[in-house]
Amino acid sequence: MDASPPVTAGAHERKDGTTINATNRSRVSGRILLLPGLVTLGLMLLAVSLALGVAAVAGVARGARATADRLVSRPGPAPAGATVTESMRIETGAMDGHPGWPLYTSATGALLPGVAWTVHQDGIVVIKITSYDDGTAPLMGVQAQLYDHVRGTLGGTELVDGKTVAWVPNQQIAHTFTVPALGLNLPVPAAPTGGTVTVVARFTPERAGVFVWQCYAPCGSADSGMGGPMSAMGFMEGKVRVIA
Ligand SMILES: [Cu+2]
Repeated sequence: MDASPPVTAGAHERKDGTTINATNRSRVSGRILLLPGLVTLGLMLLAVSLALGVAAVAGVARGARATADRLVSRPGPAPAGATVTESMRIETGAMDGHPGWPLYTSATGALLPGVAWTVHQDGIVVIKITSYDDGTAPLMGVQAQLYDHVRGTLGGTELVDGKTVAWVPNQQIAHTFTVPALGLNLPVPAAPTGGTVTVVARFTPERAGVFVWQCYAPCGSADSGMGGPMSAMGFMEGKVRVIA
């Protein structure tokens, strides 16, 4: 992904600026004081290490900013009354460099460790989830009856690659996007290998607050499938905010 911070370009400029000063200073001292070469060399080394220090600090600051950019998915909610689309994607563990740890990201790949998105109460929210995960994680026990059905959406349905469905066969389920406090449940089937599957649904949040979303399909580690990403904020669980 595009996470590499643009450290090189900026650091180079600053380094160049300081190096020019160091060269001037050593030339002056060499000409006027006729200092031995060792002293001149020492001054140059000092100047270079100062320059590297400045560049390193600038690089760290820039790296922190790049990480922050990856965390920010959107600046804020759309105006009240507007229909908004909140897009997310599901990456496989292989894609995110953490095998066995599939995760939800924003549509652009931003991590979602905090509030994934903020919407207005009583507005229409279109949720669009594009999944790259071709593995299945059928729901277990009573959860198979609870979370294989679409719940809380307009019409009680979702679109799976454009086809209207009210449920997804349990053996095909890879993940769910579930916000229990809002009564919302979107089952996400496995994607075709090497391809994607897209789930789209419309819903209207009827309560304001910050609510936990999570995946109920046992897509994580351990025998239960409920370990690892299933209990890690920003992977298979997180938060959404509804404002009044
Ligand atoms: Cu999952």
